[in-house]
Amino acid sequence: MAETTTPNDLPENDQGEYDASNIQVLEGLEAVRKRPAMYIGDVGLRGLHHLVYEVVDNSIDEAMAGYCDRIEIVIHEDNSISVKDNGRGIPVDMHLTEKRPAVEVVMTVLHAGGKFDKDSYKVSGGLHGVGVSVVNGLSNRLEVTINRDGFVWRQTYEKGDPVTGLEKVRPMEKGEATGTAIHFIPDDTIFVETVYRFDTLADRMRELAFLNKGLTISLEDCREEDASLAREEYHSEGGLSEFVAYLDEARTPIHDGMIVIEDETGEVPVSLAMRYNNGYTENVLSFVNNINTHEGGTHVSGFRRALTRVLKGYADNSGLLKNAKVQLSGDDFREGITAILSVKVAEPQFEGQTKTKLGNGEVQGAVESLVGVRLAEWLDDHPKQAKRIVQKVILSAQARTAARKARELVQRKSAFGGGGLPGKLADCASKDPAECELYLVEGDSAGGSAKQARDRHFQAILPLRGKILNVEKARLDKVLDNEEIKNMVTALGVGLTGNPEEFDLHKVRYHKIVLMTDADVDGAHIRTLLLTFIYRYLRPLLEAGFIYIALPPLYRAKKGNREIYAWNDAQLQEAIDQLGGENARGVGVQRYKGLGEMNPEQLWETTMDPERRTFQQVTIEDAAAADRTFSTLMGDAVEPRRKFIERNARYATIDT
Ligand code: 0RA
Repeated sequence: MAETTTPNDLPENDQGEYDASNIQVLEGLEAVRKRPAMYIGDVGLRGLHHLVYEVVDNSIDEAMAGYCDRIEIVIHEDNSISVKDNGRGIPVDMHLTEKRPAVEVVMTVLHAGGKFDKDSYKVSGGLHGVGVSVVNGLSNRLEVTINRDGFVWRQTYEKGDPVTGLEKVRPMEKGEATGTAIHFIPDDTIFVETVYRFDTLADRMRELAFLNKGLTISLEDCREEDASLAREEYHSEGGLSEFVAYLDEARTPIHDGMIVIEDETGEVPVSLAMRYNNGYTENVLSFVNNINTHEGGTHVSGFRRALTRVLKGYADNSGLLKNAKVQLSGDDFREGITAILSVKVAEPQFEGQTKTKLGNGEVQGAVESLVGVRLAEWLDDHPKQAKRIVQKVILSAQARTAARKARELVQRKSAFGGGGLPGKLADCASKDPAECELYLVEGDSAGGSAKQARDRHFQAILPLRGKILNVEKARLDKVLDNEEIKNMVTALGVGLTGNPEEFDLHKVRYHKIVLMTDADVDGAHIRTLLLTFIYRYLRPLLEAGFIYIALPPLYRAKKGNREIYAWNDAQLQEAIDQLGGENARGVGVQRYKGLGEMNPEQLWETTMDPERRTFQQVTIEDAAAADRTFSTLMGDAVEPRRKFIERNARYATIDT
């Protein structure tokens, strides 16, 4: 991962020679500042938040080693971050070969974090497990404070370089805890966005608390005036089973109790909690060393194999299948399941498009055999609950047969329909998916404007009429029967099987799929319905970064023949000032209530022209948070939805 350096770049040591430790120092932070994206993914919001995760991961390691049970995170007013733990503290004694304090080495040498602790089972990891030195290299300023060996120690760095020595601040007081506090402010010449999002950090910290039971993580936002919203604390004694209950707050379970399978002592520590609900979607979240493995991998296949084998065996023996006359398939055992699988792997190999697929072969067998044995025991011990699960599986198989018929009908219809593309689609001329864009437009009238506005070479328009089906409340057969969904799926060129593993990303006809809805409540609702559908049935598109939200302006300010568009109130004010100068009177302001109020030319200029438009790329940073959001917004229970909307109402403005 480190860059290759030419001898000219190397610093000299005391003897004027180049030695190995020098090379390492240089490769470290120079490389990080030169190619930040290589180390933290990107220099946008995602990378910005990864800085926090990287620091917190070090404290989590300390917690997993059994030395720390509290982590306190603060977002300061200037968007600097501090992370404080009550672990052993980073060592402050002299490093033998580097001849500087160990903490300085940890902070300035890439990958130095685990060096002192060869025996420890380092299982956590940041984006690339790169260590806290990367955060230091990407910070304008970083201050580390350590309580250790009877003293409070401090050192400050700027853009990765020490600007003080390691200072002995004062003796520790009686009863004062050991630990490490790291306070950093991201480098605004590197990051394009430097404002932290409380909710993004909150989702990850909550998740970490569920994944590491017993650990307390607090998150405080000093920018927030409303005291009731300024601080949250996460702690879970139940771990994964509480995580499942949290995700399923708006769902209705079909059996009592949670299926919990844990073995922390084996070669591969495994932890699993699962429960079936009366919904139709499969929600299996998996983690390796606290990292969300979006693309699954060997641990997930081990789990799936055990689940299918054991439940199938149980169903066969139960006698319930006799009258049902159905063929059970693997998917049927996962309909309506919420499961969280967390494993620890000493040297994880990550594969796949987003490097979130576990490749270690040995893990599959370990998970499969443990889950196989324990799940069979659970079913034997809980015959009543087991029966409900088997009945649910049978219902799923029956619906799947119906869905297959519906799908075949759709496929046959499209085979007869010449080319197979929906009639409402105004396709583009180009056949190169990499340059093609599909606009999903709310309403026929806006669809009409968009068709006139577009560049037909690479922009295709599909108008959507009326409400999209709420897929949280419908089975696959219903989903396939829905006209708008059928149109979308055929336009995209992908199949719809309900199984993400059968999804073929290479068939997608557009690499930009743009949701273009009105900037009002209905538009937001339609957008959520679309995103729910995409998240549940076309998730690889989200993971590939193909989904975008178009941001039409809210206002147009006009004076004479000069006009300025504005996406929020502050921009509008600026536009009025700019146009009107001393007197704002001659400035006319139009507020767009919907896309339909814009003429094709305006729509092109503001929303569709690649040179001028602003798109929001939709990503799933956190699948757990996304799942809960969708099930809460679209699911059964009213009370969690009311709470969610209340809590999020203040974010209900359009972010530009
Ligand atoms: C190296 C060795 C030891 C602890 C740590 C690093 C350590 C690093 C961080 C980063 C944030 N919090 C941390 N807490 C500890 C072990 C030192 C020993 O053996 O006492």
